[in-house]
Amino acid sequence: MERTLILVKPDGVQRGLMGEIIGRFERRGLKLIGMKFLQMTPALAEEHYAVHKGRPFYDALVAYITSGPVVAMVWEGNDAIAAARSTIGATKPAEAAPGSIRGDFGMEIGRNLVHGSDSPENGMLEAAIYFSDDELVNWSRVTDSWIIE
Ligand code: DAT
Ligand code: MG
Repeated sequence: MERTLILVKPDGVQRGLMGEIIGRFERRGLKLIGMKFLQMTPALAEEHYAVHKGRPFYDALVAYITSGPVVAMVWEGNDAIAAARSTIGATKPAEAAPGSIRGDFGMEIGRNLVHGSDSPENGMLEAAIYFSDDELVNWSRVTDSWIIE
């Protein structure tokens, strides 16, 4: 079972799109196992975006992600990484498919509304940045047999 770390970024929160964005993952059939509302610190942002350190857009990226509160979530499912990334859409919103979050609500790469992990390994690593083991909930969902064959 894969896990993906999803963030509703500060623009999603400020624009009143939290419920809309969370609802898309919920309706897709991913299973929520952790959620918190937090203000990212520069230290947390640097840990999250360590792979981008040194890129020309890095400072703007850290400023953006720390500019206001975010919703951090862990969603679980078979192929959770690919499912979540298709629901999110391409990194550049102008290239994101209509029906995806970025394709429906975004215009620019620097305001692309959502983060989703890019591999099963990074899903586990990123989940551990935001959540301790006892903050992740092991629960059975009554609709599972209608979502998972
Ligand atoms: P994604 O968020 O789709 O996984 P990524 O991991 O390649 O994309 O990059 C992380 C974030 O960094 C991305 O959401 C927006 C920003 N970013 C990436 N490439 C960029 C670029 N060329 N110019 C400006 N911002 C960029
Ligand atoms: Mg990424």
